[in-house]
Amino acid sequence: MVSEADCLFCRIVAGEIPARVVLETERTLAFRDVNPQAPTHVLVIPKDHYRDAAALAAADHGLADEVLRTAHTVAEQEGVAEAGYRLVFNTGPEAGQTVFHVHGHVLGGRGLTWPPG
Ligand code: D5M
Repeated sequence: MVSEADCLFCRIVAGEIPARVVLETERTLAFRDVNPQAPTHVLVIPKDHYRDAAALAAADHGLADEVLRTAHTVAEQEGVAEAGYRLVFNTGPEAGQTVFHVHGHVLGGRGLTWPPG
């Protein structure tokens, strides 16, 4: 397991910080966002630590695929896959990334506007 001592999401993976887990696979974890922006707002992460989507894609294509599959399974589980949902990877500070352990936001359950803020 690749983890970083001071990383919030590594600590969730380790069970040191509680989370409302909705799905777990061998290499990924999905849990509810503490500050939901839509009726469905779930974060999907690889258990191994990568700081952002670019680092994940560069290091392990299979794991990036698995994160995407987990995100879609979460959307199906939450009942938002058919109506449509948004999958967002904020990548870097200017894009609004605040937790530097790659995570995809699965957002759904309401109409979502475009462009995002
Ligand atoms: O998104 C980081 C997201 O992480 C933001 O929507 C809040 C969420 N967050 C922060 N702490 C927690 C815990 N402890 N559990 C669940 N969700 C959490 P970003 O794209 O980096 O701005």
